[in-house]
Amino acid sequence: MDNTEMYKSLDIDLKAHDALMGALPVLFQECFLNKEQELKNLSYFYSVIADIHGARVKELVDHKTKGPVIGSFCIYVPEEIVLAACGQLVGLCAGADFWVPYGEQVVPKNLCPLIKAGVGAKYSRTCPYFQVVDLLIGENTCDGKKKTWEIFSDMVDMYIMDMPNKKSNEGLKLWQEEVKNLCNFLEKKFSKSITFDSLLNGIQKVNAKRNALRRLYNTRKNSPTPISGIDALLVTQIGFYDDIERYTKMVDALAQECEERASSLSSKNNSKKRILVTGSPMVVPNWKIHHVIETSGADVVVEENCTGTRYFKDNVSIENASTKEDLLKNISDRYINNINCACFSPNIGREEDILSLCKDYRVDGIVYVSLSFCTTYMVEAERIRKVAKENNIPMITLESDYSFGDLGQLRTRIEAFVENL
Ligand code: BJ8
Repeated sequence: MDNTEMYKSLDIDLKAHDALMGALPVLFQECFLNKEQELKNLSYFYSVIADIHGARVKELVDHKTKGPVIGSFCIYVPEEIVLAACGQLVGLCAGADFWVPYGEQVVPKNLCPLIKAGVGAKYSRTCPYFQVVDLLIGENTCDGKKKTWEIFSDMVDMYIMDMPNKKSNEGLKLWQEEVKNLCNFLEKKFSKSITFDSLLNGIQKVNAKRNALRRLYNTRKNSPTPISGIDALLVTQIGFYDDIERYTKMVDALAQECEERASSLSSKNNSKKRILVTGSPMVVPNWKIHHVIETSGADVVVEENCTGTRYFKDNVSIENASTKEDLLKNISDRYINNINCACFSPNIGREEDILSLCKDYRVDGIVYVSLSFCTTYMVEAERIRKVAKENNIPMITLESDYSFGDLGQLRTRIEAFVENL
């Protein structure tokens, strides 16, 4: 389908956009289409990626007649509240190396590629998702993002949520207030009243998405795993911008197929080592580490990161909630208690999560991946290394960006790690 008119209406730089779109099919072919694939329900997710700047963007453009399209950069931004305001939430974290040089024209080189690519995507006017949003909700997590909101606010309408640094009672109070403030802000800004019922509906939709993803990930506890790690990663990545109800249905269908496949594979011997990946988020089209691990003779069976289990761990409770305020409080609790981001100090919850995932998914080794200049995750690697050692779980620490210059070195290190497990 020709999207030129839509792109023009979104003020996309058409020439630069063509150059961007030229690179994606090669990467997609290499990472996904060249490998054996037996799950028929994956075809939906492959088709979403193949048309990444097409049908879904059109849906978002059409949605603007009913409500706002809102972008975010962090899984702390509660999707439930955006849905309750008749909005659509789109994850804007950018994973393409193409955008990094554009970002470096505006922000320092020694920022993580996720931030630089995000700034570059907006600055170059080549990402229709950045172009379609009415508002960007930022959050004060890491220093890089905190300061980058000032740059973004010159290019797009912004609202910023403050975050505590510590999961104390005071921290929880601050966060509860921030969640309420966001709700009030969206009501006023878009003249939409957020009611108990609309909030409940939003919570039920996001809980259903989390349930479907959990069901899918549970199948990966089987050995052999019925779905490759790179495919599971792709499915989770798409959850950040796809239509929530259609997405949930498709993940459920895929999970069912994986359950059936797991039983039919159960009699087969599996000699492949089972890997947990943890660290900074991996957003589309950052499939590099999974690709290298899974072409080095191992399976990625779970990801402890924001494009993995942190995205769907536990639901927002609707038990005993009879007012909108109760629901908002339950939303605050779910987010602060379940997302163990390295921006918090201390961050013991993440150590516990990693250990329990290693047990549940029968993990042989941990691959800890920080994006370059992602200080919080790089520093926290040391604590995780100690905990892994105490529990006799081998771990390798990697630092990488979105370029392919380090592929050979990564492969050498990962192959040696897998061989020694
Ligand atoms: S909850 S991980 S999505 S903040 S990679 S920009 S941390 S320097 S993205 Fe994150 Fe929310 Fe935490 Fe998750 Fe900074 Fe690191 Fe860059 Fe990062």
